[in-house]
Parts: sequence; C-alpha cells; structure tokens
Amino acid sequence: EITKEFTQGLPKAELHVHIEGTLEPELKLKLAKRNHVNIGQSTIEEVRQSYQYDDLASFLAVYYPAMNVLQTEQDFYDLAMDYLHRAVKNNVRHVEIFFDPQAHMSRGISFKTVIDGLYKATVDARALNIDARLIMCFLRDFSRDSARETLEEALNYKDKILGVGLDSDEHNNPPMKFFNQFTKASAEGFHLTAHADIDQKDSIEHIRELLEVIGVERVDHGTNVVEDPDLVNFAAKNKIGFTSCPLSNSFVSPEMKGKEVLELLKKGVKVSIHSDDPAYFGGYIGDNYYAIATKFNLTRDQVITLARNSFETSWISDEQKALYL
Ligand code: ES4
Ligand code: ZN
Repeated sequence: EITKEFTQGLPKAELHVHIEGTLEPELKLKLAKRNHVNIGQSTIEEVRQSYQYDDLASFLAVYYPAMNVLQTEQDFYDLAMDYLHRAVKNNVRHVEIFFDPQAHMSRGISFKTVIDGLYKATVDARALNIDARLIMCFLRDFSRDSARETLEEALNYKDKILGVGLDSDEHNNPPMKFFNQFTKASAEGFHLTAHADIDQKDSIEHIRELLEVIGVERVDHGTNVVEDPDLVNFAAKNKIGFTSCPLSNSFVSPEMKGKEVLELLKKGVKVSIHSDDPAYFGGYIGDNYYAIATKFNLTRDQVITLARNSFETSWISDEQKALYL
C-alpha cells in the first residue's frame, strides 16, 4: 500500500541528520583529491568496502577519520549543499542539521571555517524552497572543558545556531556530564536536544536525566523509553519529540525499533522518522520512512502522523508551523 513515491513525496521536517554523515563516497573522493588528503581509498567501491560496522563504536571509528577531507569553508558549503539538494528531492520543507564542531577543531579546523560554510549553504537553500537551520552538537566522549570552550565559540554565532545537541560515543558518557553546558545553552536561548542511542548500557537512566533533570525538548533515537511507563507518560504529556532513524538502527538491531515506534505512536508520544547518517546507512529520509512502513505494515494515516510529528516537534515558529499542520 505504501509506495516509495508516497514516502518520498510526503512533506516532512528532518530533525535528525548529521551533516558529516551526508558525505557521500563521490564527494569524499573529490575533496580528498582537492585537498591532497590520503584517505586510503581511491575508488567508490573501496570507500564502500570500508563501511563495515555493527555497533556504535565501530561505526564512529570509520566515520570520524573520514572527516579529514573537510578542510575549507567551501568544503563545508559543498557538503551541505549536496545534502540540501537531496533533502529537497525528499520533499523536506524544514531541516535542523546537526554539526560536530569539535570533530573539526580537534584536527585544526576553526569553528569559523565550519560555521561560515554551513551557514552560507542554509542561506542559499532558501532559493530551493527549504528552510534549513543548524544544531551544534557536543561530542560526549570529549571533556566537559572542551564542551564549555565550544559553547563559548558558539556564542559568537548565536544568530546562526538554533540549538545544541549531544552525540558520539554514549558508553560511560551520561547526559549529566554536560549538565552545566546544557543549562548555560538554554539560558542563552538555544533549544536543547540530545542523543540517547538505542540499546545503550544505561539507556533508561540517560533518558531520565535528559527529560527530568536537563529538560531537553527532543531525544534523538531514545525509543528505549517504551521500557519505562512513567517516562512514556512524561514524554506524551510534555510533547517531547523522539527522532527515530530506522536504517541507522538496522545496523545494530534487525527490527529497527519498529515495534517501539508503533507503541509510542499508540501512546500519543511525538515520535518521527529521520535519516541520521544517510551516506553511511543506505538511505535518505524517504527511504527511512519506506523501510519502516513496509517492514511494519504501517497505514497511510500512521505514516502521515509520523510526518506531522516531525513538524510539531520542530523548532520553527508557531506561525510557520501552522502552515504545515
Ligand atoms: C551518530 Cl548513530 C550516532 N550516534 C551517536 N553519534 C552519532 N554521530 C553521528 N551518528
Ligand atoms: Zn544521530
């Protein structure tokens, strides 16, 4: 019943996509050449063969070194424009794009280079009829000091950043490690979200910290919340967004958390579907909707609710929201 044309053409908001995870093998090789960076692969087939991972750590071990090809403002601009063209083909009307400044600053690229390139792409996106914003993520396996310095940098570009998030290796890096920086970011007017990757060692405790202590508006992935009825109630009542990424999940969990997504829908929790790292996990946002819809026999109404949830839990203004809902 649900077709690729339907899931691709459905108007949607994309709230969980890492710009570094949209780096396709073609652009990776082009930038490696342009910047004289040796990445150890010279053909698309070789790049694809290097994409072997079955958990978060093994994925991140492939993902971060590849970013070496990103050197100049133009590189970040090209990366983001390539993604935005793909998003437009998927009828994404509004996107909140994650970026990881520490993954670039730690290898000598300035915050300014990163944000100037990405931001220019979001400005040029307006001509493509897509509203693009930026969310800066802290790397949770880096130190608190590093997060504090990163937030200080971000304050120089406050008008170009919509919110802050938290990503990278969750193992032994609980949300509370960054309590002070989240509190400060919120006081500065940034929206808050954070990853709670699926099936982590302390998933429920991490989600509890995010919802009850830090006060995030969304949780990225976070579908393990279904295991705790009190937290499910809290999430439903407070319209917390959960951004599930089926194809990303399928690398670590064959059922891609489809049952959990359906359960959350049934309980009135604002769960929605996104692409995470589409160049690494085999598909853009339309493909992610299609994957979960076909595997779990979703109805048209359920798919439409997922898309509505994406607009409802987005950080666009209420006036703008009214246009989509
Ligand atoms: C990520 Cl799947 C995932 N989890 C945590 N951090 C990430 N950064 C990019 N993809
Ligand atoms: Zn993610």
